[in-house]
Amino acid sequence: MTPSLVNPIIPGFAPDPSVVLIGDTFFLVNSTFHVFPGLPIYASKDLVNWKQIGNAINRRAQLSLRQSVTKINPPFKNGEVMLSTGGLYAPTIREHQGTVYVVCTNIIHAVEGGPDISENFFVTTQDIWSDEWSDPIPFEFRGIDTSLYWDEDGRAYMHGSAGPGPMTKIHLFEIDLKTGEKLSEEKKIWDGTGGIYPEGPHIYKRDGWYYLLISEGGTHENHMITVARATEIFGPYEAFSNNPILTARDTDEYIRYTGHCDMFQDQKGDWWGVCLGVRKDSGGRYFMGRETFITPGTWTEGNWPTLELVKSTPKGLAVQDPASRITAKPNIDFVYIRDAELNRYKISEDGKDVTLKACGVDLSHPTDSPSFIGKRQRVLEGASIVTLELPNEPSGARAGLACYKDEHRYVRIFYDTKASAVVFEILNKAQNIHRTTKHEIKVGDSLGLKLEYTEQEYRILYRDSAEGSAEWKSLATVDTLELTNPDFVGPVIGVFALVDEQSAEVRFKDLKIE
Ligand code: 6LW
Repeated sequence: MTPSLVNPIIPGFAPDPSVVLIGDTFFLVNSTFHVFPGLPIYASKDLVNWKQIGNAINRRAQLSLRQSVTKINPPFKNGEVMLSTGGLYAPTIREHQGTVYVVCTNIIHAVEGGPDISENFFVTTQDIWSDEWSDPIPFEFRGIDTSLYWDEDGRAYMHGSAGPGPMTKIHLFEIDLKTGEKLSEEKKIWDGTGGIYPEGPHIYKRDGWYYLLISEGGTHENHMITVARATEIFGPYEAFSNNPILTARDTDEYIRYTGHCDMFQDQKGDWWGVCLGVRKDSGGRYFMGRETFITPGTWTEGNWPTLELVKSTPKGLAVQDPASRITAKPNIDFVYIRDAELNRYKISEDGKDVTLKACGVDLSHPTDSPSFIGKRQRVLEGASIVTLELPNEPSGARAGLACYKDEHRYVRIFYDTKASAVVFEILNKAQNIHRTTKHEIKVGDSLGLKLEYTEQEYRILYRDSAEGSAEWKSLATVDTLELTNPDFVGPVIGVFALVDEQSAEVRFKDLKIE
């Protein structure tokens, strides 16, 4: 029996999805911005059960995420402040004659003024299960959201969103995929229907028509999916009269901001779309950020696509079908921030014991990589927990558990060996929030640290072995609104270790992140 579809299919930090069907398996990739490894590959046989099987960017030598800096933008009219993070934007996954391609853009944010740079590239693999991806092959394109289409004659066409924002346009050119060289002029093919930021284009062919699916309106409140078609790949493209084909703007639905869609067919030829969206509660909280949703697709009589979002959403993880035949690779879902020094980390095979070399880079650093390892928060209601082992001699380190969104926004609980205190801290520079709470404690040889969450609230707790008590004590509570902003990224929960001068090794055990 096929389990029924629930959304989001990839919960947590999972924007800008793209899907390809290879044999009997669907593969999905998302944007990852500042985290390494980048561009996770999820596999599914049934569109319900998804397991991470790899990362298309998994070697430090492939590229640098150092300038995946997060910018705090001027407030919108409604007072909300958007944050935009550089790094790996909107990838597209495709397969052609046995080679799998992931096309992507690395946005190098200027740290002190100057223009941002968009480095477009693709990586390839002959065996997507192997996690062996090529070095990036760069190509010339000043824009984002690149995608690939092969015509019946075998020619490959790259398309993307280019030009000064917010009035970007959709551009197309023919490309040599051996060299990355442009084989034709780059031509503007569509302006969209008038929404800001026409972006996220994908071309499909059906019954002799080239369909150009894009998003407009910006990736938050006014996001929408629109479509145009042409008989020649370079156009002229004619817009569908019933655009947008999917949007949640001007609604008070729970699933909002739907857009950035990729359509694909299953083995039976039925059409589907994957798009991003947020789950926004009635108080305006959408702390998990942009997640991946699925929508069945149908074609109307006039031969235009329509999409309808599956609205059933659990607070926990969807029930996984054990017969789904794909096993997640252990520890493949651990991530670091930007250009991680991998020799700082030791992880046990079961992922529960983690040793970190503390360093002087804090979570608030815009470019350097702190000693931090974590996983994406996947559930709206749950808990992440770890035991921090404490050495006999104070090491000078501050180490603990953090929920990190970017260098301007995090919540954390840690033990400060110098102050003999357990400390809570929340930072959100985009909302001018910075609070700390400190409890001096007498510690034994370990300290339990816990983040407990619901959609509305984060509870920060600790448990001290010296007091021989199994009781968790509350240190602070945070409204998730305090970490909600229009942004590109999502929460990553993990352990960190910070030290001022001397070096220190910090051991954590029984780590569980959900
Ligand atoms: C992405 C753009 C967008 O490149 O947001 O949702 C940008 N759409 O298409 C960052 O994810």
